[in-house]
Amino acid sequence: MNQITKIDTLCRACGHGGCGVQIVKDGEKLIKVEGDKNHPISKGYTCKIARASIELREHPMRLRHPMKRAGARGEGKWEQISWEEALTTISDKLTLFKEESGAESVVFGHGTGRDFQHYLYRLAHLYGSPNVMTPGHMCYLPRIAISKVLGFDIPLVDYDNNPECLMVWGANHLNSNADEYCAINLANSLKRSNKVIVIDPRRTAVTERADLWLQLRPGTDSALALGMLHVIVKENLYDQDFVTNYASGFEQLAERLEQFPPEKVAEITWVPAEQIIEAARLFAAAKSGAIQWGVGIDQNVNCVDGARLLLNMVALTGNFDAPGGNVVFMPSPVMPAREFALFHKLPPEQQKKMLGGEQYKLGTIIGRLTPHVVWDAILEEEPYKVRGMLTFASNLLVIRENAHRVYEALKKIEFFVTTDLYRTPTVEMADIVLPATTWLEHDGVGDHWKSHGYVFPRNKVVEPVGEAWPDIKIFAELGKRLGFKEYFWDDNRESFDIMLKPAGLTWEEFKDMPEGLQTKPVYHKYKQSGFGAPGRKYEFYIHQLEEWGYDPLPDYHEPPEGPLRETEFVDKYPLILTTGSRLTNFFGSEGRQSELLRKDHPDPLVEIHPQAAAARGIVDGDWVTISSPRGEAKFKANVTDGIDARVVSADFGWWFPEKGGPEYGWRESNINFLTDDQGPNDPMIGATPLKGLQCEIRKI
Ligand SMILES: Nc1nc2c(c(=O)[nH]1)N[C@H]1C(S)=C(S)[C@@H](COP(=O)(O)OP(=O)(O)OC[C@H]3O[C@@H](n4cnc5c(=O)[nH]c(N)nc54)[C@H](O)[C@@H]3O)O[C@H]1N2
Ligand SMILES: Nc1nc2c(c(=O)[nH]1)N[C@H]1C(S)=C(S)[C@@H](COP(=O)(O)OP(=O)(O)OC[C@H]3O[C@@H](n4cnc5c(=O)[nH]c(N)nc54)[C@H](O)[C@@H]3O)O[C@H]1N2
Ligand SMILES: [Mo]
Repeated sequence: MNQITKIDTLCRACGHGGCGVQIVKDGEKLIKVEGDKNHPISKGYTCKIARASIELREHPMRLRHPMKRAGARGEGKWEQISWEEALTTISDKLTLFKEESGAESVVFGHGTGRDFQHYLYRLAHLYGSPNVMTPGHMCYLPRIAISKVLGFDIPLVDYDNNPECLMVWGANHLNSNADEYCAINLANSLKRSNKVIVIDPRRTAVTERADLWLQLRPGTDSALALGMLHVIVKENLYDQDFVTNYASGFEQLAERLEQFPPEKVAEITWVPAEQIIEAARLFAAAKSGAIQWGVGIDQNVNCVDGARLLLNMVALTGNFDAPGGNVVFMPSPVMPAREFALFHKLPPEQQKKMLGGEQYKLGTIIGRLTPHVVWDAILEEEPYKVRGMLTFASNLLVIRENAHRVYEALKKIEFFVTTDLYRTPTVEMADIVLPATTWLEHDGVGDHWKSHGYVFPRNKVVEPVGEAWPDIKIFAELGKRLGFKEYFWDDNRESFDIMLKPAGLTWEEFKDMPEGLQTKPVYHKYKQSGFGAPGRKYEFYIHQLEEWGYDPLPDYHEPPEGPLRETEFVDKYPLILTTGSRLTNFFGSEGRQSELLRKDHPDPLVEIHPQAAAARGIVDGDWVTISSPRGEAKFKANVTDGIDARVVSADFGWWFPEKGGPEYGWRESNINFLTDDQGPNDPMIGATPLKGLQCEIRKI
């Protein structure tokens, strides 16, 4: 029997991560992941995904060595190579592409927010490419980008001060612990808040607690928000002091709102007019009110308007930067990620070449690309040809909208490198594959809570499997080989020291501080210093958007496939499809390899109402095909009255590791064969609709 030890660290079993945990070890063997009761954010709670980490770390599908392709692309033939060969091959290619076609011909990419992304940007900017592709355009960034245009950082729910009325809008954080949030804080608030309003087309544990559940038609969120604001303004329920002293453009907004009386909005959204009025009154009347939003808002073609409408609602009701409202927390005491990412090192002439930059200004200001512009540049070579792509932590074939085009682009691109933990269908498409370490196998400055003003140490608890490297070491070693020695380091800990320096700490000191560093919130900052936008006012009419050629006022646009369009298409595909509602067992496309996680969710599920099922001869548990003109996917029917009879909701992220490579069944139940990237997309950021498409379902 070895000695049992416990190591404090920060979980990142799910990408957004950030829960305080202790890892129990027996000698070098990992025994279990336990919640840290003293952690200020997660308060002792952990989830199933965290508990599966140990099984997954040792999984036979882990990548253990760098590999290069030995057959045709996607054929599944590989040769193990050394790190030296892998890195030299990559840096030689990148140097050649830069010489022949400019640094913009290489795209860097990552999946959802992970704690290495500022290192990726650092490398991309030094190399000179403005092109970093992420899923952000329809996940979280619409909210961040429009906040930035308005001159502040994203305002977050002030759970510690107990919102009296909590409005949960297109979010289910009990399942998702999404960016900057943690299920336990929402769960506590659901118990303590006086009133809870939920806007969601599906029944969830959150809607079950709601005082008012608005079961809207997917994709119509902006119309609903316009309708609620109409009521707030018409009935004079807004904060006069805020409007008079701290805001501009109220009259123009009020005029726009005239077009959205509750009766009209009810027709668009299917939410009865009385409920729209009641929700508006409830929220406006509360002494403190906060809006917890999620990707229900982001994943449609109206997402930037959706985000600014919710901000407007917070602002008009006096809840902006107020205790128990939505608060702009103070920055964490370490180096800002943007500074570490060396945005200023990207030459302006390179910045101008950013793909889609002219079209999607809100993507430009935060430095991220929506994928379709990359596929255009690979497949159509417009506006120029992309020759190389390096992606980190992204199972592109399964997770990106319009999987047909993703596949064609990966087949065509000249040089594709990917870094992952496991073999995946996307890994099989690469020319070179690099093995990364899991969160248990590396140190780091965990910055998931940075927008709340917190950072925590992540401590390595076990040696990596095989020759796997931390992603951040890969960036550093590539950077050095590309000629940027003075910006990188031989030991990752030097980079932590750089980040911690403004806080007056070194990694050696910080690593033993599981309580992390915290900055206390300051409320109502705008009363002292105004807002960051010109004129220092909160702009209901946004001049910067007007300058860029967009609508300065928020509006509603029917989804491209909305039933109000009355096309032949809608008759043939009468069901409205929403996709990707988060599952407790899986993070994105991850976890399908785990016995623990697959046990109680073995198959891809689609929720369908009993009437819609009966009309199609479908019973619970039947295999069905979901189809649209773009493609098909095979799912198991989950018949439930928690969804409207006109709507269905399908899982995302499905592939089948057990079916073996190189395909791993990625074509069978991939809902992204039905999602589209060909537009119309959100005009300002390029978000593609994932919630609010049309489809038909038939029994197999
Ligand atoms: N366990 C787990 N956790 C995760 C993830 C995961 O895959 N698994 N993914 C992570 C990622 S990348 C993200 S972005 C976050 C997302 O976290 P959330 O924002 O909580 O995401 P979802 O569950 O997709 O959507 C929230 C709710 O929106 C509802 N919804 C669907 N369509 C619409 C619509 O048109 N309008 C409105 N108002 N609501 C709609 C769904 O029914 C769902 O209950 O979670 C992160 N955390
Ligand atoms: N239809 C539909 N599609 C969606 C969504 C939806 O709701 N509906 N949601 C969208 C959203 S919000 C997002 S954010 C994206 C998510 O998109 P991605 O983040 O690209 O998601 P995954 O495909 O799960 O890719 C994660 C990959 O990273 C690997 N990985 C995990 N940790 C690490 C690490 O530390 N290092 C490295 N190198 N690899 C690692 C995993 O093994 C996995 O293969 O999906 C989007 N796609
Ligand atoms: Mo996301």
